[in-house]
Amino acid sequence: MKRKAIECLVPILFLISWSPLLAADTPPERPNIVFILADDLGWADLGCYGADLHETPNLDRLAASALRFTHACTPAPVCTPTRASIMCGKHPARLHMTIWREAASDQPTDRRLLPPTAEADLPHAERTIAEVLRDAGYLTAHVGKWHLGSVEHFPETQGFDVHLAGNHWGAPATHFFPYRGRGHGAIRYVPGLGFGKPNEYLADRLTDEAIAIMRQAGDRPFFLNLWHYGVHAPIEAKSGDIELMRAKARPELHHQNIPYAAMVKNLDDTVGRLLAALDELGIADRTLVVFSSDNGGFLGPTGREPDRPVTSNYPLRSGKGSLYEGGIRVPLIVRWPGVTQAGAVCEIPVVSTDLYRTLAEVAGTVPRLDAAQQTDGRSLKRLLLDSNAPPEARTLFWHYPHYYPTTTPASALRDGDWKLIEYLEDGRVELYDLAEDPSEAHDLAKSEASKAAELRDKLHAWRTDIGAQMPSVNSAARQSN
Ligand SMILES: [Ca+2]
Repeated sequence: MKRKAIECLVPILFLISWSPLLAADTPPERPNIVFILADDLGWADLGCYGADLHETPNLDRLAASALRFTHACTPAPVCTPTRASIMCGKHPARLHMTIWREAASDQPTDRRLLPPTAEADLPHAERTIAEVLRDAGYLTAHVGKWHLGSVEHFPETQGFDVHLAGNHWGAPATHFFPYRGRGHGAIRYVPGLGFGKPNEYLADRLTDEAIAIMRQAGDRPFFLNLWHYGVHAPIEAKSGDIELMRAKARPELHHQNIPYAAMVKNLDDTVGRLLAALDELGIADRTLVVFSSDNGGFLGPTGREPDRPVTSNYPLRSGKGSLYEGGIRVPLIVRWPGVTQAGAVCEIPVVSTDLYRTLAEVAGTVPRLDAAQQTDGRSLKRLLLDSNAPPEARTLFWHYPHYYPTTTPASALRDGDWKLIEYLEDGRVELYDLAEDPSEAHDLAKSEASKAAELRDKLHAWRTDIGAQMPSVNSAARQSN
C-alpha cells in the first residue's frame, strides 16, 4: 500500500512542481469578465486619449496596465444600435436597429428623406453574448443602462441571471436619487435601486451594486456588464467635482464644459473603485476588464443654459450622430492579465461588434458560436496577444439612414486609411485619407475620383448584402433641409 501511495504521489508532485510554469505560460482560462460601457463618452475625453480639462487618473492607470486601442469605432453613431451589436455580434444594419429605440418609429416627416422604421427591441432569436457566457457556466449580471427594448426584452430575457437598473429609456431624468422625473414628455426612472441617500449619484450607486455582485459571485466565473448612464445628458455632476473642474478650467483648453468634465471625473472615480475591489477580492489577475463607450462624444444641444458644447472630440471632426470620426471613434481599453501587455497600444481599426466573438473566445465557446450564428465581428484575441500583429485586410461599414443635429442620412466605410461617406439625400460622397488627414478636413472625392467610385460601389454592395434599410424620398417635403 505504501509503495502504491508513493507511486500515486509522483505524478501529483510532478504536476505541483510544474504548475507555476504552466500558469505563467498559459493564459488563464475562463477569466471573469468586467465590461464597463460609458454612455456618450468621446474618443478624446480621457487623459490617456489627449483630454486637457478632464482628469481620469484611474482610467489612465488602467490603460497603462492594459492594451489601448487608438482606432476603435462603434458600429453606429448613437446608443441602441451599438449596444445591440455588442450583444449579438451583428451589424446594426443587419438587425435593422439603426437608431435609438425611442426614435425607432418616430422619425421626422418634414425632411427631404423619410427614414425607415427601425426595430426597437433586440429580438429574442438573437443569441446574445450573455446567453453564450451563461451557457459556458458564467454568472451573468447586467447593471445599468440597457436601452434594448421594452419590458419583454429586458436583460433577464436575454441571458442575464441578474439585472439591475436597466429599462427601455436611454437616459434617466436625473443622475441624482431617486433618479426619476419628467424627461422628453414622459416619466423617466431607473428601476430596482430601492432606497438611496439624499444627493446619491447614479454612477456611484451602480458601482456599489456592481461591487456587491462581484463579492457574491463566489467561485463561479462571472460576466459583469456594467453599462453606466453617465456621461450621457442630463449633464449633472456632484458639486465637489464641479468645483474641482471649475478651478482647472482655462479658455485655451479644448474641453470647456465644467459640469461634463465633472461627470467624466466621477466616471473615472467609479472605475478606480471597481478596480480596487478586484484587487481587494484577490481576483484582478483572473479578471478581464474592458472599458469603452457606445458612440462618439455628444456635442449638444442639451436644452440647458449655458448651452456650450458638451465636449470636444478634437482632433476628430463632429460628434455623436455623425459618421465623421468624432461620432464613431471611442476609447477602448482591454486588460487581460497574462495576455495583454502593460502599456500596449494598437492602432489597427476595430469595432465594438468584435467584442462578441472576443468575449466568446475568452470563454472558450467559439466552436458552438460558429455553428449557432452568423456574426459580423472578428475576435480581437489575436491583437490582445500581440498588439503589433500585422493588420488583416478588412473594411468597416456604417449605415445611419436617419437625421441628427450633426448629420443627414448617410452610409460610410473605412478601408485601410481611406474613409468614404455617402450622404443619402443626394448621393454626394466625401473621401478622406485618415492617415494624412485625421480631422477629415480635406475631401478627396474629386481628386481621387476612381478610388471614390470603387469604394462607393463596395459600400452599395455591402448594403445590399446585409439587407440595409434605406430611406425613401419624401414627396411631401416642401424643401430640402
Ligand atoms: Ca450613447
